[in-house]
Amino acid sequence: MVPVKRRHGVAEHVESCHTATAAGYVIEGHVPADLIRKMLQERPNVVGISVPGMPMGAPGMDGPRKDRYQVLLFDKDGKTTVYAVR
Ligand SMILES: [Cu+2]
Repeated sequence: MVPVKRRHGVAEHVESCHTATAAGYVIEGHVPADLIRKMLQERPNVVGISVPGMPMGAPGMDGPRKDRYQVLLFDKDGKTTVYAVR
């Protein structure tokens, strides 16, 4: 997966387990669907959106607890901004 991530502009510090693309954006990891929809509507000037790592409690990561996690937008230089905290 790593060469695929790099080719799509996913830097190491925003990596998660899986990489998807939609409408010209990269979606990295367990990103909540409502935030993907929000980004696709707002069309920010970024490469994509990521939930780095595999936080417990993120969509598809159901478990015994719910951890707080950041949802980040990242640009082509790997610069991130916090888009939401869940
Ligand atoms: Cu995962």
